[in-house]
Amino acid sequence: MSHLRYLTAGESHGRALVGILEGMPANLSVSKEYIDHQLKRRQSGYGRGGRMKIEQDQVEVLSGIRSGKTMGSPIACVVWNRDWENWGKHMDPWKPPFERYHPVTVPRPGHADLAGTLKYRQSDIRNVLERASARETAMRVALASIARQLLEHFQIQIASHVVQIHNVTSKIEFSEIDPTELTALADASPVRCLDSTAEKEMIARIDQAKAEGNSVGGIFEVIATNVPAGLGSYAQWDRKLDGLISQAMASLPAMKAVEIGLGVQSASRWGAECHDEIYYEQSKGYYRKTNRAGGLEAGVTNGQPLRVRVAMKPLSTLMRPLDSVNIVTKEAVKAHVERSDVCAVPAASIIGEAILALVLADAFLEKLGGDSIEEIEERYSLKLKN
Ligand code: EPS
Repeated sequence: MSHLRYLTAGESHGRALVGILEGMPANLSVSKEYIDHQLKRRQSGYGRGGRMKIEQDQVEVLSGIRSGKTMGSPIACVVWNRDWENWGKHMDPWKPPFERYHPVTVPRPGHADLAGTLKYRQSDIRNVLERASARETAMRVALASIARQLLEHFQIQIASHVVQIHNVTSKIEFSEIDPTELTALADASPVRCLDSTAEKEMIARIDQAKAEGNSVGGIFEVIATNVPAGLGSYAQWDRKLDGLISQAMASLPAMKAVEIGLGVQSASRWGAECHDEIYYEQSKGYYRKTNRAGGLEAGVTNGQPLRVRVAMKPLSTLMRPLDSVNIVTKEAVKAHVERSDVCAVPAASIIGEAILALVLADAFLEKLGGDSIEEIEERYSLKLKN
């Protein structure tokens, strides 16, 4: 990221999550309700655990916004953890944990537990899992919801839906749906799936995993529409937008693969069935009849909707735990168990929207520059679109 930078901090059961977003142009109208709405969407979805009943995530903005408008200065945000009330006695920065506290000494296969313990030389795995928790994504969603309001100012919309949970797949393609209705339709489904038959099977699969002390992953798709052509660049490896999107999506906890457009399927197609033929009409400009490239050619947007699919592994906290080893005694035992989600793919799709918003807003600012929204408006021409 070059124009838009952000950092987050905070433990899952610490006092709060904090974040700083730097590089937003001045004079953009932003709404707290919009940010809180996105935070609420991230908390939803069938298969979430008990924590989401405790939290009601809301943003508190400490700097960078005045009277509902950005000032061009860094935007600092806080999301308070309500669970701090229960955890403060163990997580205090200065005091030792409360006397009845037990350190976590058995790593969960698949979580950061063992790798983090070895890397940071920890004897209490809690010092690893607290920061490795997907709770951190709440702050990314908060920051992204500010960046997303910049994109929406220029009619760039982002939506998502769940296309697979375990091995149950949705048979409905987003292209069959009016993009303006996509969010409402997906949000109305407990698993954010557009296919009502698959939705029922997905729910049954999550119920089965829960009953068996197991967990399930899946695949979600994020789509950005009305994206101007010419964002990103083929000129240098670290400016390719497909690379930047893939890196950012893969940085989310539990994500194992990122596909753009046809993705993996492209490998088994003939060239003639893989590329999107080019047409031109004066009224439309350049256009395609297909979008197999997913809106990106050579790391540059081509004016088609962006289409990104991300595969999420099943969460690694299992109520029927897997084999592990106690890091103190080295004896063979079952892995640590603590409250977790059975399936977080619907929530991950909302986080995926946020990640795409951050990457796109950065690419948009790189293309258009601008210290103020007025300056960007002057430069933004519909010609950019096609
Ligand atoms: C999460 C909060 C966490 C987990 C989940 C994501 O809360 P707690 O640990 O108190 O239950 O529910 O994190 C994980 C699944 C994980 O493996 O870290 C959240 O706010 O999204």
